[in-house]
Amino acid sequence: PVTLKERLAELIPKEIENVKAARLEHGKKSFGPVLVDQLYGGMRGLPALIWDGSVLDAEEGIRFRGKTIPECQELLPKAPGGSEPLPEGLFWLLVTGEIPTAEQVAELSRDWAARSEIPQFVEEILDRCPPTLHPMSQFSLAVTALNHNSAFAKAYQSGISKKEYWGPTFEDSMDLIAKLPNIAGRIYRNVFGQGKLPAIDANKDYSHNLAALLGFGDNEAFVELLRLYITIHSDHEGGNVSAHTGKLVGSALSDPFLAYAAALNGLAGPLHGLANQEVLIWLRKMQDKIGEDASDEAVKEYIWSTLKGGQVVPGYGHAVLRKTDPRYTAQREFALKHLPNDKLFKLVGQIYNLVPDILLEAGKAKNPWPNVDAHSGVLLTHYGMDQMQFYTVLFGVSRAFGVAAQLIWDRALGAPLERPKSYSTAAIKKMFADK
Ligand code: FAM
Repeated sequence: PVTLKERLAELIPKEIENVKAARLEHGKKSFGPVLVDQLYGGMRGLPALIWDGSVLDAEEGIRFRGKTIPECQELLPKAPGGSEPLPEGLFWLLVTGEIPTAEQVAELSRDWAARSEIPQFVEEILDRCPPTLHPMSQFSLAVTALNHNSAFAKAYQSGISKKEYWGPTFEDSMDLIAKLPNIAGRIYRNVFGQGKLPAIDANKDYSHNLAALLGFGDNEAFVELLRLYITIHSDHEGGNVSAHTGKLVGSALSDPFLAYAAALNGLAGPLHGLANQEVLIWLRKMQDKIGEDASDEAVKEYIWSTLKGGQVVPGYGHAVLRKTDPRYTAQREFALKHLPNDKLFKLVGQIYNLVPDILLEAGKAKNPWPNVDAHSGVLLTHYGMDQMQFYTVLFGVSRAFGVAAQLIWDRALGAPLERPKSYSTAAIKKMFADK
């Protein structure tokens, strides 16, 4: 089939059987002990969720349906003349586990362009936001308001059967992804005074249209950057704050707009998606303090002063990864190809040579290596997008791909309401009193 929905309809019954068989055979087996420390420690490493779309290896980083980032760059369809994967293809891969054809990807581009308009009242909500309201708060407001036209909410009210949940969830998820460029573009132009939004071009791919709405449609290198950016930021297993929030809220049968708005509020935290903004602010402050071509010694001193001030080095460390993030490496390679002499890029490289040793010496961080956020802002700044408060919105456009794919499969497989058990410290003490 050319359309994703038709292909999904073929895959769902097989996957329902597959899950049934896995549960029948392994359902009563144990993963081993749960440590009390895991209850207090942010559930780090606790096996708790199922998501087939992407899996993270602590050493190697993310794989999307078993494919590494370089493999996705090689295998997924590209735009004519382009060399980065089209995020449309990544979405197809996340949803089906299959590499799509150029025709299937083109159909997704067309479909998203056709669904891209946002209701006038959502435009008005955005236009009324004070420019001092953080772009992520505006983003989350607008996505929440899209629930006004949710196919799932409507179908639920008219008594849809459980077996049919995935259909309207799919429609909402496609609408959600399709409408994000118009929301992001409007926020960007409102907050940073960039004039009126152009119309979506039904013959162009998603990233091209997003770039055009942001005012960068004529810059082919920026469009290529967005294709890579959306692809690598789309998904990072099921347990990170944004992906898990989307899944959790979706499990209450809140529609995909409500679930994704909740995910965005998590992405807006500085330990998660806001870190890309924090990295740029930190780099700029560093340049202000020690100059643009500072020596290693001066940079080291600045890094230590951050740590001694009780702050984190943004863009470094990770809850699960233990090596350099392959999403960092992919962006570094993009920079080597397109902007090798950029001063800020050189600073990012210099920091890479210094921070890990310092974090190791400081002795706290379990992972001293850079994550995705250490590099993205530098690339955007190079092309003239230097409004760092906007960076997490681009992360938010991208992460919708992973969360949407997850919501569709959760409803197709009948995932139940999430409800883990919480304990009091008194209960823990009593439970282990004589042990
Ligand atoms: N700079 C300074 N200290 C750090 C650090 C960093 N980059 N990374 C970890 N630590 C500290 C951490 O604060 C903790 O200190 P306390 O014991 O005093 O609380 C200690 O090292 C152990 O932490 P961990 O077990 O290594 O990390 P966690 O799993 O608790 O937290 C992160 C993971 C990502 C929140 C943490 O590494 C961090 O704060 N990094 C900087 C912010 C950042 O870049 N976040 C973006 C992560 C990203 F990939 C994303 O979600 N987009």
